[in-house]
Amino acid sequence: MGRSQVSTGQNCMALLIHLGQSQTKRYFHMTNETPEQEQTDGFNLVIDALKLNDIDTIYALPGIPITDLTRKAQAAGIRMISFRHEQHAGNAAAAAGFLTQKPGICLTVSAPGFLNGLTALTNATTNCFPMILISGSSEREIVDLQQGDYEEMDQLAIAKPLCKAAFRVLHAEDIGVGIARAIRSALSGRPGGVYLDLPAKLFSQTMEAEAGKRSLIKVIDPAPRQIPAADAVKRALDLLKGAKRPLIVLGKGAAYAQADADIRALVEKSGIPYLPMSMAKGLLPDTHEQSAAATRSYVLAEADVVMLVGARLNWLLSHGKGKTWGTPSSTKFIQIDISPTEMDSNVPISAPLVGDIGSCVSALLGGIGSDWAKPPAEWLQAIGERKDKNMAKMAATLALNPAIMNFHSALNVVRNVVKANPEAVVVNEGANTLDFTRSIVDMYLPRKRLDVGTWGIMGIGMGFAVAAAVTTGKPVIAIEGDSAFGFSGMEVETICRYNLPICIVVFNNNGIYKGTDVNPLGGDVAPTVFVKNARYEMMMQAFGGVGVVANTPAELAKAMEEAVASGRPTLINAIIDETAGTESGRITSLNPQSAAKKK
Ligand code: OXK
Ligand code: ADP
Ligand code: MG
Repeated sequence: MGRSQVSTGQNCMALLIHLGQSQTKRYFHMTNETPEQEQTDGFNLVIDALKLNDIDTIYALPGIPITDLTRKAQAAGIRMISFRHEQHAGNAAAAAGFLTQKPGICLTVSAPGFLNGLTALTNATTNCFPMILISGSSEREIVDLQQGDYEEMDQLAIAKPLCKAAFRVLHAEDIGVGIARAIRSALSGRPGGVYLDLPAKLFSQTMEAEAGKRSLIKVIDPAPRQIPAADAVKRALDLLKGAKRPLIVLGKGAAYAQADADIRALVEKSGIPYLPMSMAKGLLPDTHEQSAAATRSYVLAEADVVMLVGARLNWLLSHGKGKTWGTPSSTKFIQIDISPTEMDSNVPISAPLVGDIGSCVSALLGGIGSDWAKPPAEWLQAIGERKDKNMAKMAATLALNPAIMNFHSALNVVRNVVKANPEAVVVNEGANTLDFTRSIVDMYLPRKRLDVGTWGIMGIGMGFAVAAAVTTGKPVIAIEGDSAFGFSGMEVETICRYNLPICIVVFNNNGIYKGTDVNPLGGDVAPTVFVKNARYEMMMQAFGGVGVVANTPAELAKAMEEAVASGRPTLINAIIDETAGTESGRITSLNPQSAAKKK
């Protein structure tokens, strides 16, 4: 069917007869009773294209022009999770993408809704999570002439530099192609965020149902394997073999890849100590004897050959240089990554291994036979000693029970609850709350930790928690700084509305970093402090969930255990010593005032 034959809904001289459950509608001319070809429209084509590609959930916020799309998608069997703010719907879509290897879909209204979703889309792209932001948009003709349409904005142009790819569909017959291109762009190569612009007019365009059906595309093999070259594999193995102090760093790309068994086999067969980046925790259980997490600074400074598996040498790894890596750094790097341009981004990569992690790891495994020599005993022993010492120190701190709960005594409880419920997904954001949780709470299974990611962004909490609950069906434990929680706190209503098994623990120390700052001039309170003794638990009670105050580790343990066992939406207001905490937690050095002091 040609473009000229596509008619808009309002022009169609037709009487609509709904045919049972069918997504398609049949139109008859009023003047003659001869049935015409079955018709479909933009709404149905979008829904059918998503369903054809196994999209079963949409994270959305209804409004003009997509309200009916949310209703129709729900009626067609797509789970519609409707949020209170688009940024959280977007974050949910991003986390769903990371957890499932299917692009998470976020659906928003035009201009402001689109912009609210855009932060999440850009964050997803930064983190290499596949998601698609679909936004309705205003009349193209009016937008392009800047004549002041309702929510006028050139969304496509704005999205383009902020995500991996961006597309607009103007004709119903192109919906299939648009969605196929969006899916392929989000999933293939380095995963990322894609923007899909759907102008309001598109939804009511009609076309023949048969032609519509034929126009849809089922995307075959959206993330094709990328097999590494044999010489690149050999180069990496040779470097690894010659190493005296080798180290493997696992990043969230390794967690995303779902090559769990092979990654574990590579670590165990090679005998090389490994360090998990925060979202790679649990890829092997944190209690694994080869984990060097408890002596991170030592291994980074001392390793002579480091193999990065789905981890970038960005700020989180001090760009591969400087005093973190020993001065002068003589570390040699092997880097496994799907993106060839990631190589040499910060320091020279001696052995680039470009391909998908599953294929690269399996190729390396092929080269590790029975003659493989494990790393020198001195290296393993040096790590073991330091690790034991640090872990003993940590155990002693965790055993303390100060009169007012602090990060350690509260997290000791969380640590035990997660140990007893390894299937639970931990969502974590804040500054001190983030840093302490990362090192204290062990993870036991892959992809069970979702956090602030590459940008160290606040506000992911409730969106990630909702997606984790929806996609896994397992309990979710969100460990939230009181400041961090504030960014997405209104979504407790969403959590209650869908009755999701989410237990939020707000680490309430009355402020950002701590609650003791004062304004030297009097008057307004200091910029970093909040209302003292705020009753966060009442926010959950307001919507029918369980709200509890925990002043002691025993109260916290009881509340968390009940929440996980019952699966009821729960918010625990954990009262933490307001003097506990340091500015920016473990990244104080990034504060300009610290940098100035160092000079
Ligand atoms: C770790 N450690 C342990 C254990 N695990 N000791 C004993 N037992 C166990 N199980 C030790 C580890 O060896 C380190 O000590 C220390 O604890 C901390 O570990 P870790 O892994 O957390 O390491 P570190 O140095 O904090 O990691 C650097 C980092 C990390 C940059 C990767 O800090 C990070 O991911 N930061 C993200 C920060 C962020 O995004 N913040 C949100 C924004 S805050 P040593 O002695 O070996 O070093 C914000 O917005 O503004 O402030 C703002
Ligand atoms: P972390 O923050 O945990 O160190 P990063 O987000 O920095 O992790 O790095 C993840 C890396 O993983 C990115 O460079 C990305 O290109 C890569 N990656 C993601 N998925 C795959 C995959 N399936 N195969 C190979 N590399 C991947
Ligand atoms: Mg706080």
